[in-house]
Amino acid sequence: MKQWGRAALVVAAPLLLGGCGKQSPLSPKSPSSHDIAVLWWWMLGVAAIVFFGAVALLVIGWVRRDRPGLPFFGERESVNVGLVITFGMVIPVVVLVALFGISDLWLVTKTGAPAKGSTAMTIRVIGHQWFWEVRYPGTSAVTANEIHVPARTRVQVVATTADVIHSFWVPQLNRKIDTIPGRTNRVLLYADEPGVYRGQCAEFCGLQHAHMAMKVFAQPRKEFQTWLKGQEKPADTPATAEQREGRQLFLQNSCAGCHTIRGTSAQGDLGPDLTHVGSRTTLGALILPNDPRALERWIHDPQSIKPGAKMPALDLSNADFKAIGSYLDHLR
Ligand code: HEC
Ligand SMILES: [Cu+2]
Repeated sequence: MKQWGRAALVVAAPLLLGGCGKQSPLSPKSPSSHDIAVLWWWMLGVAAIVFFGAVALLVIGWVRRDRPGLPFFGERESVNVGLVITFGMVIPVVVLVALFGISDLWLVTKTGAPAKGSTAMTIRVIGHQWFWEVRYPGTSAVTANEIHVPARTRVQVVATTADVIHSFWVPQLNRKIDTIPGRTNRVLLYADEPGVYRGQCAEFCGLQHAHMAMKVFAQPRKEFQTWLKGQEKPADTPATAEQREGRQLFLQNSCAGCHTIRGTSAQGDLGPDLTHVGSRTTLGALILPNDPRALERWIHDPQSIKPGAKMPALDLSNADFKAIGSYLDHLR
């Protein structure tokens, strides 16, 4: 009995999660997502009619199996050609052509790359194994995994990849687009309301694919402008002796070869830009909430938190990690 309960849960989980979670295309928060959700419900409705229609015909056939006298489709036992053509060919062709027309010709075009000049701003998103680099063209701001945009504003996302194919998907805001080596894809990001919208890489891209999440913070315009101004600035200088020590250690060790901290000599580009890492709410593409302890844990042993991540554990003392953590936390 217990196994059946568990099996039912496994089957039902995607439905429950897909239906009510924060990251669901069925709780749309933009016109594009709204259209996608409406299409989804229509498809479900049409598919349900077809499915239950077929089941009903099966049941009728079964009930009448040894009783030719029962009424319904007449007495004849010969093949009803009209019925076969109507239900077997005409209806399926009409239904499939209509759904194809609505979904692929109309909706895919409508939710596709925004027309030139129709957006108020552009951001660049670059997929990496396993985090998202986010750039604001025209400014020096670079961040990771947490994308800030003004709410009720048409934002063009220009998506590329630094390595393999990823797929950028924030279900409540729009459909997904793949990031493909050598290609540039675009999608519109628009949020009806200020809020936080979770997204996820939607194309298997290696070991930590499932932990390649992102958050879109749609903010009132003023708040967004303030945030952007803050992110454009170079990193704060250390405020305490420990933080000074932390910065020294960061620059001396291989951290600086993989990470950029603007305003210092650290110019690496394999890992996330850390200029304002302390201002993020999460670390490691949403795997940890960002607080001083989590930061220290991460830099001490990223492999125990995100096995396979492209950041090695360095051989430093606990005091050194603590100092680096304190410095990074200070970078707001
Ligand atoms: C070989 C390159 C490499 C080295 C060396 C390296 N990192 Fe990283 N680091 C990365 C990558 C890649 C990520 C992203 C991991 C992920 O989320 O999958 C990362 C993530 C981070 C993050 C989380 C940032 C965020 O926004 O999520 C911090 C903090 C960090 N590294 C600090 C350090 C420190 C401190 C050092 C030195 C002790 C260091 N790194 C050394 C590649 C490196
Ligand atoms: Cu990915």
